[in-house]
Amino acid sequence: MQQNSQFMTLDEFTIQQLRMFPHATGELSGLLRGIGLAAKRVNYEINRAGIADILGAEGGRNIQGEEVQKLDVYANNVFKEVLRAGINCAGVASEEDEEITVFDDARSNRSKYVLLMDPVDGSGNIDINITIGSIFSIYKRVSELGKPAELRDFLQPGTRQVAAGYVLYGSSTILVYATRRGVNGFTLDNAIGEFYLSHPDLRFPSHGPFYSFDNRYYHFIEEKLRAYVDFCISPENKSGPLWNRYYGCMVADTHRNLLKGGVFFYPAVSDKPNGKLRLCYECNPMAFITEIAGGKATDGNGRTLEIQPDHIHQRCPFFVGSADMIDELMGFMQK
Ligand code: P6P
Repeated sequence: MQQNSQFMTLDEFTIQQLRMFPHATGELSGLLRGIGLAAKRVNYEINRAGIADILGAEGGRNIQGEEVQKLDVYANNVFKEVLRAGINCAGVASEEDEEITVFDDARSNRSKYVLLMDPVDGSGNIDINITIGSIFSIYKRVSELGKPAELRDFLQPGTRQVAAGYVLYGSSTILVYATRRGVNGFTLDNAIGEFYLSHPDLRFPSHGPFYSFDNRYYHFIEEKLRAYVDFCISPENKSGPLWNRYYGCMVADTHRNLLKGGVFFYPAVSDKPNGKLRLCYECNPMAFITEIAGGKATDGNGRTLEIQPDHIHQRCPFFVGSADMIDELMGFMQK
């Protein structure tokens, strides 16, 4: 098989980006490479989950009260282990941990970044061999360098993100990350364990044929939003009835929409007045990526990225995707 010599690796790409900023220290590039390493290790376990003793529930429940899958625990530990061993991260906030993890060693305390993550998004798909993802968000610390990271480092609005990204463990494994310079995707060559630049400069189509909403909640949402759902499947819709694709993994739905155009929404519903998705490590990173690529993300009132977090696990209604479709949806919501 011809080697992918024509494709740039993740390491080469991050170093190329680094060279564009003469004053850059290389910490962010190093942090992104660390995430790539952790993703390879998680990917390996996912690919053998059926044979390794890693399927099924770990028995506990996370702070969300959700049954914790073994893979959630494994992925959470791998990302934290890699980031703690590195020299580019002062601490981590995770969906799987009630409190933040401050690395508090001499090297980590000198790191200027902190990371928030959902180590496995779509856990319910693990045991049925359906796509899952990992989501991450990176901020520059506001606390004093040289000292341990603090909670305020993790409670910054999404507009302050330095970078954000996701890993999608699907028919292939792809790592997509955004900085203010753009959104780029890297596909893993499992044979040699290398991520190659396969999706350079991703741009969100302004419109598309997909909408992602859990129709289970059709009768438990605002009438105005129900009217939008009806519009999506109406023959009068200028794009023709939209396909309803809902993978139970927001990363997978949003990645498809990023490539093909579409909208995803998990709104406030009767038993979840603030929706289900978590602002800090699910909505903000996906909103950052989406906006950098030309899409939009809102909580139904304003930009998701402008919400000031009060708690690392707080939830918010989430509407994300193609700019024209979000505008159309908001038109219904504001009638
Ligand atoms: P429901 C996965 O648990 C997740 O956080 C998102 O990735 C996904 O879109 C949503 O929850 C699925 O939730 O209530 O439709 O099963």
